[in-house]
Amino acid sequence: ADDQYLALLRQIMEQGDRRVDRTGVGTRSLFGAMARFDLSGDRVPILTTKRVSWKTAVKEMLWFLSGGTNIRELIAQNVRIWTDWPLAAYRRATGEAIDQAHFERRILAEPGFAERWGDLGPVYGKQWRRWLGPDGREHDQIATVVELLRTAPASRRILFHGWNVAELGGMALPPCHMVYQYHVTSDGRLNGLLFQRSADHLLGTPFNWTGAAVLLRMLADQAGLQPGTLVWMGGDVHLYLNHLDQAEAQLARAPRPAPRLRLLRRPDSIDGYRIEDFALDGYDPHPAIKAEVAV
Ligand code: THF
Repeated sequence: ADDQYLALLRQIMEQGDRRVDRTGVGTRSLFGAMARFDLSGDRVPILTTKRVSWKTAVKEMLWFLSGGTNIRELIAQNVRIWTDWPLAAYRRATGEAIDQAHFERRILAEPGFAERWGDLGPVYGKQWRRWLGPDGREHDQIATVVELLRTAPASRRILFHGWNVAELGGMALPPCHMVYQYHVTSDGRLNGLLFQRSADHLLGTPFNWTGAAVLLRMLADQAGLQPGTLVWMGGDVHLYLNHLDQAEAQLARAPRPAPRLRLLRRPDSIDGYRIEDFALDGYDPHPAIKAEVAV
């Protein structure tokens, strides 16, 4: 995974189009990228050229799967990667100069506050598990995927989508990792493809690769399949201009042996997974690299 990651990073730095993005930070941007990962033998695309908080990425994926859209459930598990957006909305609305730690404490301590200020709108969890149809019925796209993997593995329609056009306006952020499609080979391997319309290559991509791989592993387990290939496709793949030093530092590092991800338990359903069910063996990464997230 590191080789593909660093090659893309180098390509963005050398050939990326320099432009001003939504956040005003500025990026170098490349359009259209692909990476492929063999997930057999417990392989997993978790980078070694910096320490990735892989458990945070797994917790985030489990939160999506739970149908959650409120950061309260994340903060309760010490996951703070989604706080910035509700925090910015709170500051904008109230004019209060509250700091992140204080905001997170209130989210945890006051259910009413969390309900009012912690919700991201109809983002991933809502669309994945409760996509609202025009007749008022809710559609569980994940349950459908598991069902199709079991009963119609040759289907070309095994996919779920986050881009609910009618509800984009209510989302704190429209989905970045957007469509997930699955494919079962005749010898029982599960391939997956993620199309991601926008990828913050320094901070987001390592999390998104981890999340997509972990999801594929859970789905394979639930359907009695072996993990196959994960294909990742990026639309606008970019490096924020305040991440250039971090990118240089990471490019100077040599990849180490890839870790292996084991699932310790097979729950009765896709809803039964917990963070304790995942173990990462042989993970010996270079140190973490600090960087500001653009909001
Ligand atoms: N917006 C931007 N600008 N970048 C993103 O990566 C991103 N996301 C999600 C939504 N909007 C985004 C949020 N996901 C980190 C990681 C993932 C995020 C947001 C932030 C982050 O700061 N990671 C640090 C620290 C991790 C930790 O807390 O341990 C890191 O070093 O990896 C992409 O889906």
